[in-house]
Amino acid sequence: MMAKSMKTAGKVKGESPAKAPPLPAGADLPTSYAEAQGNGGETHQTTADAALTMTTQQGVPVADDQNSLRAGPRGPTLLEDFILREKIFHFDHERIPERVVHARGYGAHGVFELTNSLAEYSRADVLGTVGQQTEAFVRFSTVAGNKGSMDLARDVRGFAVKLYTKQGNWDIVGNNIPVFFIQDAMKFPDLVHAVKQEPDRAFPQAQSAHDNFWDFASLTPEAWHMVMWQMSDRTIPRSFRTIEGFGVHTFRLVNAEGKSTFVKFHWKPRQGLQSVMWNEAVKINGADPDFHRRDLWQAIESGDFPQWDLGVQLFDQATADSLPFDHLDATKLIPEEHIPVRIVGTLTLNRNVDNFFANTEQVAFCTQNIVPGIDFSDDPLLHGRNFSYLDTQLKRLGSPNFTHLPINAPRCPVANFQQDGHMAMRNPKGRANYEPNSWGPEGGPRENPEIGFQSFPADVQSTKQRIRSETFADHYSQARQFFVSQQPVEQKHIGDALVFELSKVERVDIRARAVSHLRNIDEGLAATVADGLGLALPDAAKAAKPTLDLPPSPALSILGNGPKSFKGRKMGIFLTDGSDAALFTALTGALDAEGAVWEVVAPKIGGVTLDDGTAVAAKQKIDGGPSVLFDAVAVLPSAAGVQLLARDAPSKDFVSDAFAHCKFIGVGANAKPLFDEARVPLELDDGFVPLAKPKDAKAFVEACRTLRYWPRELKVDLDAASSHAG
Ligand code: HDE
Repeated sequence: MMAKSMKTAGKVKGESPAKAPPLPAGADLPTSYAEAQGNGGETHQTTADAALTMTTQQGVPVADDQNSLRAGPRGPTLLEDFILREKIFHFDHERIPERVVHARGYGAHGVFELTNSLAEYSRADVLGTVGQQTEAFVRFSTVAGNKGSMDLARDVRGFAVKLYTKQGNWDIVGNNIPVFFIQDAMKFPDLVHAVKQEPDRAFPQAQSAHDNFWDFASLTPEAWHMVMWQMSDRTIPRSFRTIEGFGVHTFRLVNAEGKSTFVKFHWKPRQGLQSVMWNEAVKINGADPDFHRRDLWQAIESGDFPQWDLGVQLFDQATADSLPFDHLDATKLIPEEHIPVRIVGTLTLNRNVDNFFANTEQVAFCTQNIVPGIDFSDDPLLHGRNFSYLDTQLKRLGSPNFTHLPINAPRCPVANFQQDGHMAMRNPKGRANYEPNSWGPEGGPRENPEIGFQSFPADVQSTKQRIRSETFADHYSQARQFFVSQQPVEQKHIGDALVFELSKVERVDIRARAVSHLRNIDEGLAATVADGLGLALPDAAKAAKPTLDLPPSPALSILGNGPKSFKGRKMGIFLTDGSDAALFTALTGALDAEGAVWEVVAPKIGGVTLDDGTAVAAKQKIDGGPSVLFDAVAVLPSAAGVQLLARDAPSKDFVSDAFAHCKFIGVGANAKPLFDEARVPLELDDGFVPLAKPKDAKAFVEACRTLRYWPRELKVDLDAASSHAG
């Protein structure tokens, strides 16, 4: 259909047609601080038809932006050139310090809509009225890498949400993993130092696969639950759109009567959980280091707005006391099977940033940003964070007035007597800048005990001491529970990841010490990893508590919680001159109907001419569009075209990587010589789907709904043979 209808307009586009984005939910919300403040975001430069005149920062019109002021055409540049000096001065100061952790990130605007009221538990306005929409900004990130590092590092993903509620900003500064490496903020600088580049040599970049990280981890038993998550495919997600988010710590909801209920926050992606494979991640980093940010940007740009449901696990003190671990310990989670996740709202990301620096770089999340009706628990890690985030924003943004920046400014009225400081934009007027004062209504804002924030009056009476609670001492039971909750392919990936990481560790004693912890988690896994490293099985690490056999929690598996369709995922369609036009039309039609995205890959970026004379533009030239960039591929060359491809290394890589990464592969009628040359055995399994006639297209797209053809991995991977896992 599409190929025909576009024929008259010239070349057919080599990618999914852009959809007209539906009106974003919450489109009537203020989109900028200026708008929120009521001046409609107006500037003095609003002429729509004429080009704007360039000015200096002082507003002086600029006549020549190409040449500095000199004495004669070849003479010295004059100090008098205030336009040159101002331009270079500003450039010299363009950078601000990158975040000490989570430096690499990408953000988008959105809206949160409440679908189930929590008024019974919390007096927070944002959680009270069903249907109420609240403006949101979300920043996803990796932790260890510097700002310019690659997106597919094996790393935890930050999932930080700012909700601009009517009672002030509420930040849920979470991760895509529900537990953390350490129990006490005191250890955070050590953890981060250990995982980032080693200080003498400044490498490796964005990788935990080095001695310092594993030295620290192997000396820190509390880290091993999170290490299991880190070694799983959770840390190589397919997209930001396919990760879960977790608030990690226990918080409190406090209702109008002052009653407190403990709560853990979850973001559940409507796109389903999806990850890539490690070998694939390594190659994606070369093919497209911006893979995740490009994916998010493109999805939002095309109107395919990603969504997450907000879920809460609610529990009282009695339930907390009955858990086999301490709910204040951030290295533990509460299985969803034990306390179900109640869905209360939906977050939709519907607008890309239009200035990365102003939004994504300057956004300042703070765990201390909570609103009336929400409160902290006594988690010692959370308390350390509450100090750190405010402190770090001063370093990064350079002024206590960072809340005046549009991305950080509350959308509700702000009134207090804080004043002055660098770059103050919100300057109170009037004579009184103190309180109490007797200036009457002119005397400025007053406290309001009725609607103001009240801390939950938890009982505290104890002895001042530096001590870790006994209730924090079980470090392995939930690590084991995580492992046994994984499907066999996922368990294999955990084993492979541990072998990979530890094989980059130079000191054999560190490798052995790491494996000694695995013995307390799963003996099969420990044996697999020791074998993979060529290491004699070490003694088990000394454990403070014996490992409990907790029941598997299916909610912890990615594969058990994947997508149900191919919607929002990407097909690479490999064409040559003379490829079958009817088949191409049928396939792209089936993909469009599924809500999927597709791109044409061809020998030349100029595209190909199909067998009916239709010209199709390519989105990717073959060596710029390797199969790692796609979720599934269709290989549809003509009989003549395939002869050329069969001699071409990138074309052979295209099919052999798709094969190795367990992708579904649509095999065109003429494609066999390419697979033969690449030594890819077409007859091996059902992951190869014949794509000879237009009527085959639908079945192929349906097959692709399953994430990958996993049975293949256990047949083709060398490590699989020796795997004890699963
Ligand atoms: Fe952070 N963390 N963190 N962290 N964190 C920062 O704040 C810190 C922790 C998380 O997109 C910093 O603005 C301490 C857990 C995210 O801008 C800094 C401790 C979780 C982001 C900081 C932790 C997180 C940060 C650096 C141990 C998951 C990125 C820049 C007590 C629940 C936010 C900044 C963004 C960023 C400190 C542990 C998540 C230095 C001291 C646990 C998503 O303040």
